[in-house]
Amino acid sequence: MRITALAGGIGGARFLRGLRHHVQRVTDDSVQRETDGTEITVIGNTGDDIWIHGLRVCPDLDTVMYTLGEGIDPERGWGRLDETFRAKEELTAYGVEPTWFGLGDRDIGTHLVRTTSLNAGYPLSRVTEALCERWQPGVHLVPMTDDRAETHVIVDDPDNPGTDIALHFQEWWIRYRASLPARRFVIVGIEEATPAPGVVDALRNADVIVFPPSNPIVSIGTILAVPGLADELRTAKAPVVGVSPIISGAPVRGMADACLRASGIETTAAAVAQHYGARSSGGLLDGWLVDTSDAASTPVIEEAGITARAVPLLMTDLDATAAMAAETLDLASRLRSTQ
Ligand code: FO1
Repeated sequence: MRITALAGGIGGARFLRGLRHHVQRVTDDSVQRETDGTEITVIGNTGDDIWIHGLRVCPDLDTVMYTLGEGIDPERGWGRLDETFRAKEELTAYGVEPTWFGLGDRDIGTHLVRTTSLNAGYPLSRVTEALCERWQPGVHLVPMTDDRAETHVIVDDPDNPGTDIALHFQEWWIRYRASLPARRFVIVGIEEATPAPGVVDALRNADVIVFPPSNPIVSIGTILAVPGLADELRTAKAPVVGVSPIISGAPVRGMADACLRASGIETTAAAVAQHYGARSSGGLLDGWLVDTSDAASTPVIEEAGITARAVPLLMTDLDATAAMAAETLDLASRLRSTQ
């Protein structure tokens, strides 16, 4: 079975770890022969990518790679385990900006390899493949595009109210904790971006397509903004099942509510499903998982043409996340049998 997931950062990576665990467990038990030889392809968001001190940093790709490669700092959810920040301290001592970006010493190793390879002319997809040789994430991690497509946030200039300025997403996210109201998001370069090798194939030939609980605007939304990819979702033969990143009206982590607000979308599980829309009416979803605390919203989601199911969605540990993945695949297989 071929599973293709569109993933952003921390929430998406945690879900994918549960998905891989579930698939491995079921295959070992050989309970469902259908998952034998299951492959997971992850299409990673690269809109968060940034040049920092001359290094190319790919936060969402690295979060997936480190999380699945067991190299992530589990508390932060980003960056490396047992990290130090001596190089960052030195840069700060020189008065070099930005000081707000947490550049870890071990993480710099990844950025040096990536930057050297990119400068040698290798595309990001090839570089990501090479980095994954070390980390063995157990999934095929592909950037959404090899082209530059960077999310910037238009905000009211804090130093000069009344004028708009564009902040790189990372500055808005890290330095300002998404506290400056975003007027809109602009993905610089997206119009010219083309899907990275393997991305279209992973959508066309998937048996299941999954939206993990990632940020619907700046992670999954950015992947879908790559020309052609939203249409690939709409026409894919596989059922598309998503997992709500919003539980009881709030994001579990991160600041997806700030992004939803900027896009005029209510911060509820149902509103996000309606934002993606039902494939039966030209949208992107066939199924949508909401947390048990949001079970009352399943009728309105069903009315939108999306099959809804209420299950526990708190990713408290690997077993909880694996159970979410099992529910996702189960809903997909029911949808496939009714297609
Ligand atoms: N997030 C923070 O809140 N503070 C940081 O200093 C920070 C540094 C950082 C460095 C490398 C990296 O791969 C991710 C980093 N993140 C940091 C997380 C990152 O901003 C977000 O995870 C994604 O961009 C949104 O999913």
